[in-house]
Amino acid sequence: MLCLASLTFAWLEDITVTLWNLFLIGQSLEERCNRILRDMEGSLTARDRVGLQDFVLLEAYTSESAFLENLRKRFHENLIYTYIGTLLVSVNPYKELGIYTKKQMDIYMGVNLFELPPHIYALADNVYRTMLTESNNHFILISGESGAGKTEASKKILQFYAVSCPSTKLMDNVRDRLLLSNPVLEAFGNAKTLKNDNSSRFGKYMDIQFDHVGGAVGGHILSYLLEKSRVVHQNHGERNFHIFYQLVEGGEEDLLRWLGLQRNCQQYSYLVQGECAKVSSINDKTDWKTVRKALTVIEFSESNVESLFAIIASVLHLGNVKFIADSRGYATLNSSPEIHWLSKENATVLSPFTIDHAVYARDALAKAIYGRTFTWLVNMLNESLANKDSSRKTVIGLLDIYGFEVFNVNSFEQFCINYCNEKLQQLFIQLTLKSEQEEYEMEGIEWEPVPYFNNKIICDLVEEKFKGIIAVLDEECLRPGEATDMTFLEKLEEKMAGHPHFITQRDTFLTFCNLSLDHVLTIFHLQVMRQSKNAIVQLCFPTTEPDSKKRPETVATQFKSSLVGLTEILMSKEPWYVRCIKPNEGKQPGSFDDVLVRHQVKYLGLMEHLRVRRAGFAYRRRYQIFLQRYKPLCPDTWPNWKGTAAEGVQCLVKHLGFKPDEYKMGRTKIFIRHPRTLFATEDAFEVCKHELATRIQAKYKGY
Ligand code: AD9
Ligand code: MG
Repeated sequence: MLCLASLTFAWLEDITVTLWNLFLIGQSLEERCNRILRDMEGSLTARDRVGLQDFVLLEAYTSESAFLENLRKRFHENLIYTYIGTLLVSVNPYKELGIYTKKQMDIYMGVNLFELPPHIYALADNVYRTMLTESNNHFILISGESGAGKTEASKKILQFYAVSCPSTKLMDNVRDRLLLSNPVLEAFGNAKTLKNDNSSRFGKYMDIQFDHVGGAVGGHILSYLLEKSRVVHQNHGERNFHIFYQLVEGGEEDLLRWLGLQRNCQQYSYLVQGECAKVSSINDKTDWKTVRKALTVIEFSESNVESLFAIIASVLHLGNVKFIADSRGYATLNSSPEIHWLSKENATVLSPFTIDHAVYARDALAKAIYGRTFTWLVNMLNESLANKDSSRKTVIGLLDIYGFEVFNVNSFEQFCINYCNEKLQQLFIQLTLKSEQEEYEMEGIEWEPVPYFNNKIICDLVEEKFKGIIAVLDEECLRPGEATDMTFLEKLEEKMAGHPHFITQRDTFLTFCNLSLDHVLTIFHLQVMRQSKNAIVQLCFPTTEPDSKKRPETVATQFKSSLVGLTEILMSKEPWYVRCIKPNEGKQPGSFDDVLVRHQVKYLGLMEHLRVRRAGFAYRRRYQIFLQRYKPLCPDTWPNWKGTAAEGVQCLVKHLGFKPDEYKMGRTKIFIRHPRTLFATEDAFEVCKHELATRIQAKYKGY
């Protein structure tokens, strides 16, 4: 409805007849303002029971305890969402709340953010409508530690768009593909960890593309650093990627026979290292059916599906390949059934190696096969989601990455995951705390600076040229054979000595050098893989790939570059934030661990964000843009204002009755303190458009 109205209005704006006198919008603005204020006061009176729905309303807004108390109160009332201005804080309830129904979606469609209790749908809807009215690109950054609810939040947003966007046959098709890409990617990229039974082991950025009337017309996915080491090794209490268990548990009899697999996870050494192949919260059989159906809807050909599962089976067989030492200590193969099956795929491993080397080479191959297949899968999904039409589109990007995690023993993966989280926190700081305060200064708005911890020092420690941790790691990786994790650690200790944020714990620091180099396959591996008859393997191991690079880029350096690319993508869009909080370590409903939550509130920078929001202005727009949009609301500014844009805006806000403390005039922009003022103005604008459209239609009805 909104988009149609916008279109109608664009057309009507060309008509030079002033119809101003026909409107009664002043009254409507006041009514709306009063209603929003009443609602807010209502929520203030209900405060003792359910807390405040926006932390900005908190009187003791500098007190961390008051912040926590509000969050806890709401959590115990099953109110998991709270705003800080337009930022949404979400606490994982670890139970179904019945708040994601179609009815709820309808309630939140087309309603301003603060008019209803906070909800992920309210945020999704506001991002969508802002994108349509301003014709620009947006992204929603979903962050929080492992198990905090990021992936669930991103799915809820996508589901909301699937239901709320205009529908045509083409759009429905895109919608189904967007929705179904999720179970497929989760099957191949998520796994049970100690922190989360459905933990994302790759970073995902998904653009949803919309046409000018707001229909979803396409999508594109970027994936970041899949945790490949999981294919060959899982810590106690963890599993391999879901797809392996789904295939073994749910695969049809014929398929398993063809793949030479038995219906028993215990048979496969790559599946049992964590000793928890069965997980009570996961139904691999049902999930298998979902994935199979999804692959069909996404239009994977039957032959591609067969090739894909043949690869998954090959990895399982590869894991069962055992070596025994011959008389000279070299590894010989001792797993004839596996070799028999694998050689169907031409992936036979013959090794002039010691046993350790042979096992290492086998695992490197399994990881490479799985990692490249995952990349192929993402490419296929992108082909299926691609929008062929070249007309201008706007996008909403959803960023759902692996959350911050600390285990008893932390490896290279945790280093990469946590570095990624630091980078995103840095982006958040740059886009909110830092740029916000710099903007007030630039615009000459009076401002008391809010101190905050800038984690740039941490990012620099990791990524600085020549002296950061990644640079030292790369240096060590150039000395294969000589360098070990210990030499790497010693170098770090020497170079980072005295750095306020560098602490080492030797026993928690493992396998860095190997893992940062793990993509380097031998020429022998590559040659074997290139002979495969499997269509996907042929694509993943092209003959055009050079056998070896002189100085291969390490995984850490590649990851660093991909994060720089991601930051650039995000910086070109308007940001929105969902900050997810994990209430307890036990994945338990109803339990709110104060210490754990306080820690997250701290490192997510929520208090600082609140302080800046509270002292600052929720909304700002350049005078020209503001005037252009709202000038029909004032007879003096519509249709043509002769003075400067700033004077026009001043005249407009005076007419609308903005109170002096509600807004400030900067050098180039107007700053509005509270969203309710803006929303009331926007509502008045809507009323104005409709009335104008109705009257014009009535006038021209007979023509
Ligand atoms: V990780 O960094 O990928 O390890 P996430 O993505 O932050 O992590 P996820 O969304 O997977 O966590 O949530 C973990 C589990 O919490 C889910 O599997 C659900 O069982 C549960 N959860 C999360 N959000 C909700 C919710 N809004 N309602 C109900 C939820 N349950
Ligand atoms: Mg996740």
